[in-house]
This record gives sequence, structure tokens and C-alpha cells, in this order.
Amino acid sequence: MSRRFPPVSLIGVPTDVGAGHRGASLGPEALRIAGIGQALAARGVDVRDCGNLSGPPNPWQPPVHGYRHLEQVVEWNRALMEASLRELRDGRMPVMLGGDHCLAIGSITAVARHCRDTGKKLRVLWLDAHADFNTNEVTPSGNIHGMPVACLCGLGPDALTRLGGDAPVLRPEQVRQIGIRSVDPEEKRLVKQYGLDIYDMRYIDEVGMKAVMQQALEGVDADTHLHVSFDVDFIDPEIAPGVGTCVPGGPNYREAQLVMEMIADTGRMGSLDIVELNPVLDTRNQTGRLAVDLVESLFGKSTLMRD
Ligand code: EXY
Ligand code: MN
Ligand code: MN
Ligand code: MN
Repeated sequence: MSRRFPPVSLIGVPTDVGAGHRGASLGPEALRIAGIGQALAARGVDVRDCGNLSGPPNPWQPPVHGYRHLEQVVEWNRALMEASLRELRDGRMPVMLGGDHCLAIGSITAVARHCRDTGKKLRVLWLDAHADFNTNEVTPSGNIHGMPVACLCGLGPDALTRLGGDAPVLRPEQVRQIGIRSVDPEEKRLVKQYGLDIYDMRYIDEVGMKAVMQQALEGVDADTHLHVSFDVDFIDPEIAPGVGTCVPGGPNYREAQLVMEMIADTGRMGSLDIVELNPVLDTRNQTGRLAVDLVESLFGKSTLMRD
């Protein structure tokens, strides 16, 4: 049974201003070369490639008041928020081709605004090795790709937390983080203080990915807009080395596939980020091709008996 999926708009965002390594700016092209558009079209999805957004170059400077490149991060996220909102209002599913994870601020701010307009409940599935819940006071790097969830929960500069007007964009209980295995000491205190729902690798090892996904997807119903923020460093770097911040011991291929297949089964995914792919650190675009393989499972492709 091939499920109908909404029309998709690919939005390339070629920047790594929020990251600690150069190269994620080449992610959109690597995903296109890995065939993301053709793969979704082959599944019967109506795909529009909107091309790449433009924005300021990476100035590659040290942190100022605990933020690296805050001005450039705001500019890129504002452009992405506007582009995502346009596609959502056009009845299309924005699929953001990153770029580093700071861009989730713009994509999720757009989705939250759209959910307010349409009366849908927003649930965010954050697939990542990292909690991305740092603030400028506690960050070890000043890289804003380590801060998007904190910003979306209202912890950050107005220029980011109020990108769409109101703050906070998200309440912590709207977020489920899966695959976490690298949280900084002070970040851990903040995560606990804000009660973020984290399914870390220890818990996944103990109860298994199926049970984790059943818990993380609990309550997702016809009134839910599910936003998936897929940081490619979620996957075990043994099979996905092309990322800037590798952390050993991530989900293996089948665990990652199961995550995507169970999301597809809900039929509620309304928007998607694919971020942190860094082809400069990859070999023969193997990580880009794996990311596309997993995204096909988000759109109902099953390599096994079901289909
Ligand atoms: N927690 C570290 C920091 O804040 O610098 C590393 C963050 C990596 C973030 C990547 C996108 O997931
Ligand atoms: Mn991340
Ligand atoms: Mn990460
Ligand atoms: Mn395992």
C-alpha cells in the first residue's frame, strides 16, 4: 500500500555559519547529487526543488558575547522562515536541505506559526547525537548549531527567539529527542531544568528502538503536525562519517530505518530538516546517499516485506 504524501518543496540552505567546521554549506548539493529529488518522485511524491536560499558568507570569527556569527545566523534563519512559511501556506511540505542545525530555528518557527494559523498541534522529533540546548552563557564553543532547541524554547537573543514574533516558539513538552549521546555539563543542567524529553542511547539500548518510538510518537493524531529535525550525526558515525561533530555509538542502520518507518506509519509528518551533512568529511558521498535512503523510508519505502 503506497500512502499518499503531501507535495514536497526542497529548500536548499547552503550555510555552515552555526557550525564549528566548514563544509555543511555543501550539504544541499550533496543531497541533490545523492538523488533526493528523484528518489521522492519515484515514490509518487510531487517534488518542487526551490533551489538554494542566499545569505551572508561565513565570516569565520571567534564568539562575541558567547555567540559565533549571530548576525549571519539571524539572516539565514529569517530567509528560511519566510521560504518555509510560503511553501506551508501553499499546502506543501518544506524539506530543508542544510546546512547546519542552527537552521532549525527558522524552519520550526515557520511551522509553529503555520500550526497556530491552522489550529494543529506541533510535535517535534529531534534526531540527533546532541541535545542542542546550549545558551551563550554555557556554550563550550559559541557555535549556534549547539543552541537551536534552547532558542526555540525561549532561551536566547530576541533576534532568534522572536524571529517569528512571539516567544517561546516551543514548549519543552512538544519536543522528543532521540539518539542523544553528547550533552555538555551545564547543558545537562538546563535540559533537566526545562524537563526536555530525551531518549538517549543508553535508554535505546535498554528498551529498544521500537519501544522508544512508540513512546516518542504517543499522542500523535490527526490534529498533529509532526516536524522531523534529522541531524545526520544522529546515525552511528561508523556508517555516517560525513558530519562535523561525530559521536561514536549511535543508532545502527536497522535502528535508523525503524525510526523512519515508524514515523512514516503515522502519516503525520508535515515538515522535515536534513542537516549537518558535511561532504568535505565524507567519502564518495556515502553519508549523503545513506541520508537519502533513510528519507525514502520517511516517505513510505520499506526494504522489507511490507509496502
Ligand atoms: N554541545 C557542543 C556545542 O554546543 O558546541 C556540540 C554541539 C554540536 C551540535 C550539532 C548540531 O548537532
Ligand atoms: Mn543538531
Ligand atoms: Mn548533532
Ligand atoms: Mn543499539
